[in-house]
Amino acid sequence: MLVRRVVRVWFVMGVNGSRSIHFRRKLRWLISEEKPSLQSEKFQITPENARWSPACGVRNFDVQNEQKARAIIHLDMDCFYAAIEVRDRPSLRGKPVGVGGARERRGVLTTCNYEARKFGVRSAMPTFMALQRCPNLIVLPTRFDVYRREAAIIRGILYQFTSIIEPLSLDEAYLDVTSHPSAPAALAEEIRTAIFRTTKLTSSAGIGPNKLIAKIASEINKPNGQFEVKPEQVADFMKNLPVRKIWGIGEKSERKLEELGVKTCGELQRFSRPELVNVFGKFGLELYELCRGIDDRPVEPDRPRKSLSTEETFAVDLATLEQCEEKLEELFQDVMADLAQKESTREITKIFVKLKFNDFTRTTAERAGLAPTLEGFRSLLEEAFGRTGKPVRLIGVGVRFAEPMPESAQLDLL
Ligand code: DCP
Ligand code: MG
Repeated sequence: MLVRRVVRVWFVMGVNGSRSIHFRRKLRWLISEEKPSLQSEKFQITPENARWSPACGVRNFDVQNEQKARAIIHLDMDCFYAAIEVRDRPSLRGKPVGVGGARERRGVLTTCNYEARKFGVRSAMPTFMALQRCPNLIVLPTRFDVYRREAAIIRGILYQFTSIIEPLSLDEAYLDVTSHPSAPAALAEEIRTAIFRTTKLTSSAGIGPNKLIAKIASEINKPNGQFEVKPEQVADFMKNLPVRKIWGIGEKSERKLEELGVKTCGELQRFSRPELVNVFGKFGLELYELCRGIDDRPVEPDRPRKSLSTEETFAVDLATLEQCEEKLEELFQDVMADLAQKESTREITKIFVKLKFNDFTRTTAERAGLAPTLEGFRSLLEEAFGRTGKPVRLIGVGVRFAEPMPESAQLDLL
């Protein structure tokens, strides 16, 4: 029963998903399922009641199974700007180097190399302070055009390995290498070697079943190293991980948690969803998953989406078609709102309804040429439901788009 409750809010955002809609869905679920405890003003999260939380010790096997399907690499160049400067001025090798504004102009460092970091110098540190910590620090001005050019070369190398790349900044990107034939860690090694061969710059990588884990892992063997967390290692990896490593936990949240006696993700896992919502608002729902190493955000490449959909996993399986139809209507409203906001001009080629049953099998009914109306989705629901008649744990509804016309073809038409 406990495992089931964890699994309930599992959802797949997909390239086609909408974060806000999923938050709404999660909240809707939470409010309908756990309203009494949510509304209880007396129930406050404390280390004491956390120990007895019903969520204590729950492992989410379903989620981990689903995550097994993905292999994500987070690639991050080492002290990027500083490394470029040192590469271009070999006489600086081995010396502490920072890049940024001069002390005289109240400058701030954008970054510094690892030699400087030994002295406690950091990114975003005022240069005067960095020089107090490391009097021999060599401070160089930024050369953004060079950094951008280098970033473009690196991006080009990444594209030789996969096209599912989500750049986060000039020197950082997520790669979804799920369908690459090589093992992800070997692939990361290969990518880093290729980058070094071309640019003479080192990088670090994290390999994991999702973005959260990959990103945290990329810091572990930095610089010039990598670390892999296999799906079956996620639970152990999270157990002793400081909560601060989770994206969204800043200094303030960290302090809040420390007051509650929580330093690690393992400790945070003792809290139930309503308890986390009490403390963090809706972010608490996300936190519940993140501290277990669950993160279903897709790697979102900068390219037109092929489909747009939304889905919901239900707290209680839906046994009848009528119950499914009721939910379908809500999902339909959500997906249409999403469609209007994000892809109002794209040509829709197909609509689909996806069902996941209580035995975790799935089926998708889709049809070309059917307009995205409630009636259309209803007929697909009927078809999909009719295939098994089993209780339904998840419904997804969505549309698929026609390939956008290449720019050259558009020009031809002018
Ligand atoms: N940067 C910046 N201001 C900051 C942080 C970073 O301008 N506050 C720039 C300089 C970095 C680049 O972005 O070189 C990449 O940022 P990272 O956080 O990846 O830092 P580094 O690559 O410098 O170091 P690391 O080896 O920790 O990745
Ligand atoms: Mg970096």
